[in-house]
Amino acid sequence: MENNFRQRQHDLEAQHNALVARPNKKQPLGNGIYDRYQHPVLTAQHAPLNWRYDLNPATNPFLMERLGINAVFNAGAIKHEGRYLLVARVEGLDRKSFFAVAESPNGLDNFEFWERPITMPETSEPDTNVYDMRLTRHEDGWIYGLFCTERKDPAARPGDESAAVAQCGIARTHDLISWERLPDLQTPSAQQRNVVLHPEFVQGKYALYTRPQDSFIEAGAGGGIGFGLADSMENAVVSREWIVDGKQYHTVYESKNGQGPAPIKTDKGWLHLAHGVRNTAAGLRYVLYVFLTDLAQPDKLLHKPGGYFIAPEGEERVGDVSNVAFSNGWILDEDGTVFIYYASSDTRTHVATSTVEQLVDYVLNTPADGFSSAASVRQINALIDANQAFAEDSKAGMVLSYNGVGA
Ligand code: M1P
Repeated sequence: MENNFRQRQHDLEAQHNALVARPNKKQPLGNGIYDRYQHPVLTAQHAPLNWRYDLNPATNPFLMERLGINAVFNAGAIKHEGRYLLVARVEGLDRKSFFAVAESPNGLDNFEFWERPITMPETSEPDTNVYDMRLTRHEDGWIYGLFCTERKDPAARPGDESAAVAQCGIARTHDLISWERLPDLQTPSAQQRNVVLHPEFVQGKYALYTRPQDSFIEAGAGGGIGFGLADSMENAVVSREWIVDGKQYHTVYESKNGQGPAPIKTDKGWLHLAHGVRNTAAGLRYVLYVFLTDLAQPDKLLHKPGGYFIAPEGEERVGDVSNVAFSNGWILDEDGTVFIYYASSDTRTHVATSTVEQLVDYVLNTPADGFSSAASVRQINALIDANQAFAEDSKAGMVLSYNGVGA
């Protein structure tokens, strides 16, 4: 028995070490906007063995998994002291999520969890479940983590064990190890999810992207990415919210939407990543989209390409909640590379890479949604016309070479 235990432990360790060390290659021939990678960067199997197994043969002779992990997804992201860090939503077999930091030397692979999950302090009203942290390095000097805190709905009808209330939990840190929990955000809305702190003060106040919702699942009448200002984060109150980017009929965000990570500042405006949701016969479909807002007024929408930016593809389409792409973390590197961390189907975490230059080009020059089939055909015909004119000019030798590519 002892020999079996040791052999099994050895095999489990070898399998785990190989997974963590596995290199992640770029998939060939992306779409010119971003590149996807061969493997997810974090999965349930990335959780350390000593979080899951009792490694003592006397108390666990079969070397059973005692505390299994179900999924690792929806990760906040930050580059801190030269290290690429993800604050992942780790969900156990018991359905409870918690936060844990995983670190990589290059943002693409070798993600390894820190020794222990985050011990998140609680408010006087304990959380039942916490998830989807958005990290913001704010100009006030703190790193804030805003996340969803979920509790049973006190107004639930007797026998209803699924009604819940979602609100925005707030914590701050300097090192991602010790966290100071602050009171939950107060807003005029019944519930909140997908709340994100803007990295700079706006009109001298803290600025927050919100997602007012009528109930736990339905965004309802208040649907859209909202915006509001708060005097302080120590007792954060947004007394008025208004919509920056609303849901819209027959788009990829017709049922609901939500801000992804904190926006990236570019010389053309604030670059935002968000998720949009529509309903289908097979259930809700979550995709990612991008938009740009004004530098001085981050609540003023400037440009929004039509359609989605990332949708679940291949094996990404299947998981605990299938047909979901969700992102709440990205990292802008010093050289302009953007690491986009997105989760597929509430199960695993992936990376895609792009650059600020590519993303700004995409957001400025991709046609907006035309809101009808006829408008889509007009857009395609305009592109065909432009390509034909370009081909004719090229033949006539009228096009100058661009970036060394002769016309
Ligand atoms: O299951 C898909 C996503 O559903 C929720 O997002 P939203 O509030 O926009 O509906 C969140 O629970 C998110 O964690 C989850 O990935």
